[in-house]
Amino acid sequence: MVGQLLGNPVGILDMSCGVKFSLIFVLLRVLFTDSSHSNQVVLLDTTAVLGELGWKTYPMNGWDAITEMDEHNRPIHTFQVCHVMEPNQNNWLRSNWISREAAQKIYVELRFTLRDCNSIPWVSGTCKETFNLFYMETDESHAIKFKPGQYTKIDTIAADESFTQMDLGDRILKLNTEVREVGPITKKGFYLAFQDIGACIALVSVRVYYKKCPFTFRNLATFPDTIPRVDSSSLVEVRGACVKNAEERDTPKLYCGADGDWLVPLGRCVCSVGYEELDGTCLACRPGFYKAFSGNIKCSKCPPHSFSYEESSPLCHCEKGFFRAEKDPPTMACTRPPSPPRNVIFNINETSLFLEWSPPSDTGGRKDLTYNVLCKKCGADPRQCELCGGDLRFVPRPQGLINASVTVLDFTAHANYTFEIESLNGVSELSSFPRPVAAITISTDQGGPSLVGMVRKDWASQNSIALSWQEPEQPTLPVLDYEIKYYEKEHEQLSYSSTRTKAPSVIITGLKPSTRYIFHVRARTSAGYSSYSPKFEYETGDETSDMAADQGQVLVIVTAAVGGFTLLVILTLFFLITGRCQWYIKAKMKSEEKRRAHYQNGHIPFPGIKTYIDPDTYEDPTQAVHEFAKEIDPSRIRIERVIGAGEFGEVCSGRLRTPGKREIPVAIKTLKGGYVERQRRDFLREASIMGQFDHPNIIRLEGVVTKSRPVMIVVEYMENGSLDSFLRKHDGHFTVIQLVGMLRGIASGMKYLSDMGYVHRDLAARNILVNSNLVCKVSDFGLSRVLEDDPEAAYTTSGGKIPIRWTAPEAIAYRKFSSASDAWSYGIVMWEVMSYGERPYWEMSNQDVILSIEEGYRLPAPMGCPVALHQLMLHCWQKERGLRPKFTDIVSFLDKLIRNPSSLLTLVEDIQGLPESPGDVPEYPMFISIGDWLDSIKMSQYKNNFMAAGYTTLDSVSTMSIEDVRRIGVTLIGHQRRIVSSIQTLRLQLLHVQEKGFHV
Ligand code: ACK
Repeated sequence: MVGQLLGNPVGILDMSCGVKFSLIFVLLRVLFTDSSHSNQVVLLDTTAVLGELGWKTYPMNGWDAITEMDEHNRPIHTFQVCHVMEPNQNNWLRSNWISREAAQKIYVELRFTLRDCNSIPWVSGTCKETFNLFYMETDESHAIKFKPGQYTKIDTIAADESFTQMDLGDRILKLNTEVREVGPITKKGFYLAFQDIGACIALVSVRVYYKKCPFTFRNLATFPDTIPRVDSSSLVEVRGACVKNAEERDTPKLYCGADGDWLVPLGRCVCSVGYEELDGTCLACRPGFYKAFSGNIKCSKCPPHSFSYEESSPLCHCEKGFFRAEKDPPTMACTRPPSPPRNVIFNINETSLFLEWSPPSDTGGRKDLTYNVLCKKCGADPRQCELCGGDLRFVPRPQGLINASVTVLDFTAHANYTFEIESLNGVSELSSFPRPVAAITISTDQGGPSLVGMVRKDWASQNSIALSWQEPEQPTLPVLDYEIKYYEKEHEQLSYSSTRTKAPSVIITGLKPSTRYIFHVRARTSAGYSSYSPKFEYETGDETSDMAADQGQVLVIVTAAVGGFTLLVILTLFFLITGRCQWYIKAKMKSEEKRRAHYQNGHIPFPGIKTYIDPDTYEDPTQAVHEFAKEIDPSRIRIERVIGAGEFGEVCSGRLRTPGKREIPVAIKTLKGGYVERQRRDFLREASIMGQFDHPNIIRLEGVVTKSRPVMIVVEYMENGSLDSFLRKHDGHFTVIQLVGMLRGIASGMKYLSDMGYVHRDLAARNILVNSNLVCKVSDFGLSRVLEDDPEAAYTTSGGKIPIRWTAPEAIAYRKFSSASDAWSYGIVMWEVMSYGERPYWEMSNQDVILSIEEGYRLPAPMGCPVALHQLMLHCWQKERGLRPKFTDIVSFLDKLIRNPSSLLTLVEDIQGLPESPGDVPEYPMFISIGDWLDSIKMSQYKNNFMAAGYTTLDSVSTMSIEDVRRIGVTLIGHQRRIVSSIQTLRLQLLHVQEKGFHV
């Protein structure tokens, strides 16, 4: 067959076919090095078929199957056809039957080269530059007879790049890759068919695949292979299964998107008790470690005095002799009962016996120490003891004592009492060992003589008293110190106080006025305490008793002094407080000012309108979110589908339930997992900004989810999505009044923002959302911080973070962002709207845009644009930012146009005469030649068309209509539009030049 092609009567065909072989070998590397995609399941790949392909051709001499071997001895199957000289070609190539497997929608990827007909002389009538792709579904897997009529057309395939004779000479490879979707496919399999109608094609590879969301692990759950829905905008919700030894925390879910990507992870599994997470699996805790709760926490080392010998222990067991009380947490060390109390001492007088001891040396590792006191009466034989009778009273009680002391009352005289004191803690009950006690035997005959004589009052006031007493004259043992015990007589035994002194006198303060107190004193020697002295009773005086009548004058002086001092204190406090308040108010005002200073450039807030507060002025950004945005319980949100990709994660649509209200449709922006704190802050920053606005042309914030994952921002749903793509989809569908209505809405939203002192910095049609009533709302409040934080971004030549085409020159040059720079962007949005989503400055590079603006070039009016609107645009694009209109002017200007629609009837292309005021015409650059002009609008490829049709001067071009442009061979509508728009500007420019007396 090759020979047949090569032997074709026309030399060019030799060339076109000769290229096959050179191309094929270059292609090998491209074909075989291509990476495989994990979310694609390949049903057919001709580059991977080792044997014969066995495809059918009809007629036999139409398509030509060529199989070459590459250097690894793998076959390369190509199909070629090149009957460009003969008319009425109808050559078919049909694949084998391809099983559909699980696919619902298939993708056919074709790689081919195509010869440019223009580069083959004499074939203009017959040569084609496209071929057709067909398919036929069938359950029959055995080859069936080929009937073209049974096949459904998928598409006409054209090349993005065709090659010419010259490319052949230069050995330039122009390989095209085209992918087409086919679906839904319902039968068991299908055939593909390729129809050639007279082109010169080499079909180098055919790959047929379907997409799946591949088996994956996420948040400790597995998700099976899932086939996406045929409807590319709806998602398949897939519930994950927890990995081994994990359990569900919130139902783990993922959504399978049309492209085989997993989206919006929700919920999660966590490792069970005894297991910890490591690299997406749950591993058993090692011996010596434990995990008592499920959750993504690590196994912990067994606490002191506990152990675990086995893997996956939920708890550690206590060592012998150690225990864990019922309420002890598993993290706590095992403990043991305390040792007995120490150093029991007593003091006895006629009526009471006071026992006191020191805490045990070993508390067993716990703090819940208590004491029990058991009283026994023993005879001469200590083994013959009986429990003391019920007459004995313990104050406060005999058991569960918290302090290390107890008072015993109502004992009998001349008896021997043995008191056993035991210490206990929370695990004493658990131990089967007998509890050791501290015991003391006391004879009630005892009580050493009181070494202290009568106590007397030296002086007293309403709340203090000075006491003294007689020292023992010749004590057997030296007195170490004295203990003075005192209490309110009324509350005897309930509580008492004591103090110590080395001298035989004491001053006691802090007494209540008009209260009767009992005082007694005892001495301490190295042998212990003596008995108490007899009680001394005294009632403190009342409030006035201290002021004796004869102290009247003193009283007056003191009162005056106290009064004066009080006045002084009050005044000082007053000044301090007012001064401090003023300082505080000033400081507060300063911080408010700082916040409000965000509406840069000395903006003065519009009276009666709230001002915008920059969330960055909050020390804690979370505080700003909570101040301006409502927290929504995620159970009120139902996510339905993914509608796009935002800067921080998917954007979904769904519904929001509010108690007592109807469900409303919402858009939900999510923050992707694995974010760092700064990303979370930047993400939520938008909500803190949006939450401050309340206007029908600003996107409304419903609330935020910050307390659970994923973090979300919930806003009102805008059915028609972003304005730029909406307009592109509905090119030419709206009346001028409808478009002006949209622009009016945007201007009104911007007026509100500028009145609040907020500078948007990224006003563009892509950041305007449209609802089902065509109401436009300003959105996307994320950018200002990025720009502020990143000085590089403002100067990047590649566009970087600054939206160059939308941004005023002073903002690009020295970051002078203001409502006036927003007005410039608004002019660009007007242009985008009037041109139905055309890209401002088309494919000009950012650098060229900056330069041409600097030179005075401004975007021409889009086709069909009323003069009044283009003039408003030009007004917004004044170099001098002070001359640009304010948003309030824009709104009233547009209102006037809407009220007077006839003002919109004059289109820029209709202008024939001079403009009323020549000053209104912008200073467009002077183009010297048609070539320069076409270069400036990136349409140089049509230079020859203009020349060939006799348009050699700009004057002649300026008279061209759209028909003329079509006639000279500009067939693409976008190109026609661009050229005609520019011709209109050219016309204005020429008129302006003529007015000034210049000639081009
Ligand atoms: O052009 P679109 O359809 O509109 O695609 C983008 C995508 O999400 C990523 O931003 C769409 N989108 C964003 N916010 C909303 C909203 N509030 N209502 C509807 N669509 C939205 C936007």
